[in-house]
Amino acid sequence: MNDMTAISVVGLGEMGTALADAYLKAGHPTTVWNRSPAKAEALVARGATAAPTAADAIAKSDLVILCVLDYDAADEVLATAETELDGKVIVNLTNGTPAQARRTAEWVTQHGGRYLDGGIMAIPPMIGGSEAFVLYSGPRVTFDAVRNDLTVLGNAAYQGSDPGLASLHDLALLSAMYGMFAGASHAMAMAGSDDAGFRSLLAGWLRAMADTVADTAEDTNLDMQAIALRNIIEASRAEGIPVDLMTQVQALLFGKEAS
Ligand code: FVH
Repeated sequence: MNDMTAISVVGLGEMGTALADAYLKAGHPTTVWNRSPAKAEALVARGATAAPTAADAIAKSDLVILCVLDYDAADEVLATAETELDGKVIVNLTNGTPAQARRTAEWVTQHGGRYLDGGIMAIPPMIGGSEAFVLYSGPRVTFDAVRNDLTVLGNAAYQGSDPGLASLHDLALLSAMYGMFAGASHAMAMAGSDDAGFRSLLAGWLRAMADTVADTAEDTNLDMQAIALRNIIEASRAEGIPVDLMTQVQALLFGKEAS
């Protein structure tokens, strides 16, 4: 008999499928549900049990992982299962805002469930690997009760008891990522190249600079940074490349736009 925790995964998009696969690989009895049932078929072939409705999936396991497109979808799915929530731990890994997380936490708790919110800091192929981490928030006692089962997905990083904290930190980290991608696009436009050689230079540089983010020492050489930004803007303009991003960066860092 399998004495590992039974898990239900609700939502089998790219991410939900990776989450369900991680539990199957770790040997957990895994029940799955998706709005479009065809997405469950491959998982069933790998050992999962398909539930006919979200309510059935939630009824089947004490630990439920919910991962759908957005909170409208998540709330809609939970509403179809409101009579099944009593005593269940609902871990919602859907991307959303802190306010949405707090509202859903309150609703689940009112219906007898125990709620953790989460922010996945990984892409689907990373799930279950050593580089994946997932931010969690909600009652500490609930997190501690399911922590071992959550580490199947990646490192479990508890952010605090306010259910909105995981999504706040998730969105904050994502904002840094989008800033990085926008900067990388600007760099490739300036270089007039997105070939493998330049991408490799860029990736090495970004990795080195990422490590300096952990350093809290004040950067005292602001004059030098201001001149570099001014030169970037001037050179970009000379190449006919839009400078909106860089003038915004300049305003953010130095409180002024290019002269
Ligand atoms: N994929 C990624 O790299 C990122 C990594 C970080 C975390 N995100 C968040 O994870 C959530 C799900 O993302 P996903 O990649 O699985 O998204 P899709 O492949 O587009 O699948 C969407 C699933 O949501 C279901 N769904 C949509 N609307 C409803 C609804 N009204 N009721 C029930 N389910 C709904 C959809 O079902 P179907 O279209 O297959 O029937 C998919 O299962 C997301 O918050 C990311 O931000 C992923």
